[in-house]
Amino acid sequence: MRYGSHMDDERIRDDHAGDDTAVRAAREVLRANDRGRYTVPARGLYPHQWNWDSALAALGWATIDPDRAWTELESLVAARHATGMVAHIAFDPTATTYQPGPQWWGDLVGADGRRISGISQPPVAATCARLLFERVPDEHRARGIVTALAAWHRFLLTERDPGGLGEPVVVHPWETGRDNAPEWDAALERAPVAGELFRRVDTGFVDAAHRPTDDHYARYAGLVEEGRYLGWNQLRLAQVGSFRMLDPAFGAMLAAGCADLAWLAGELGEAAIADASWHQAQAVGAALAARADSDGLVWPVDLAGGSEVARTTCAQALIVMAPDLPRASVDAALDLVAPGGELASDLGVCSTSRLDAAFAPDTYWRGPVWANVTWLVALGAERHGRTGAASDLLERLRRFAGAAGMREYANPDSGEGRGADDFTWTAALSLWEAGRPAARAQGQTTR
Ligand code: 2M8
Repeated sequence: MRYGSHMDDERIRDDHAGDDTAVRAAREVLRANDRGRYTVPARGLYPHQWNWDSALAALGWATIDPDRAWTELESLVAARHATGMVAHIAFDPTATTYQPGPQWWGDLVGADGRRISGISQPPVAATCARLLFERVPDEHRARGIVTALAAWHRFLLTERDPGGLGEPVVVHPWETGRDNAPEWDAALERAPVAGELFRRVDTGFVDAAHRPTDDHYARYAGLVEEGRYLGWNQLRLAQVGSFRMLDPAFGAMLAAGCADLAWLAGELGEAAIADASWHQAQAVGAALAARADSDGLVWPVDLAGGSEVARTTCAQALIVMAPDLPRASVDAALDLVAPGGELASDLGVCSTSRLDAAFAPDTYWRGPVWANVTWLVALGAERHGRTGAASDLLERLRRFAGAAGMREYANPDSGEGRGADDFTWTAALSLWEAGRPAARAQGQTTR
């Protein structure tokens, strides 16, 4: 592994620095979205526990209440499925407005009794666990989650890799977290339209023009129907599902997660998990590197359609999350987001290339800037020693918060906030970064 621990006492000392209006606003968002053991992404639009939202929320809580931060990760893995999968949503039975609700997924239940969805989401939780451990260490709490995190990674690399490709097969656009990114368009066109459609409620909360289309929703629902029909047999889904994709961003986040779990398990003396996770990180990283094109970029592969999808989105920047990525790939990923690059914005990383015909600056994952993506690319850059690029991205993240507040996403040019207000990961990541101003000012690379 090329990147190691940057544990630094300074971060703890600085946790309450920068207590300005923005920090206070961000804290308010987390508190308002707190459901006790987890944080909803946004009140109204997203009233359940979402996987990568929750993992990132833990980082925000670390700056307010470290115990609450560990609880967030505990509650995330508490809803794991018997297969080891940590679902993309763990449902709150009292929140009945979100569609599709639990009944659309069949009878899936997590270990803690909550109803869950049948798909997963980008596995950033182990990375967040490591970062938490570095900043607010708690051996007991960390030990309580490493086995579940290892089981989830194992699930992704077994049930979801029937062909032994070394990367997990994602089976739904929702699983990638970038729901309507244009790289899924062609595959979605072949996906079944649901026989029974749920009534959309998302468009009652936010501008319908900025959300995915009804046609995409009909196919998202069709894929859920198909999964239900297959009894959520995950191996089968990865073998024969209508939507089967290698997503380099998901793969890179998994490689990072495995490396971080290896590190964390090593700290805890959990040698078997450390060893297995280290090998997994190597294997996923090697699979991604082997697919890099002559420029170093790694593209999605539409397994059901039998073709690579060469459309530039933030996925090509997110590959920088993978440790041991060849230098050419790190360069290529960071060139895309550097000033003047096709994914660049003063406010962060565009979700879709400005040069793509589908680029739409206000439409969800088809152009706007998202705080989580900017932050994850910064993390990857920093871990590859590209501290200049990392601090530049973090500066843009601060500009995002200045221009759009704590919104879900923003127009990359005007900075106008879009989507839900009071969005959890925007707040959490702003807090996390505000917690280390001295280290940043000195150009150090501590996280
Ligand atoms: C969005 O996805 C959900 C479905 O999972 C939705 O649109 O209803 C995505 O932005 C996803 O990445 C995110 O985790 C979720 C909650 O914030 O919302």
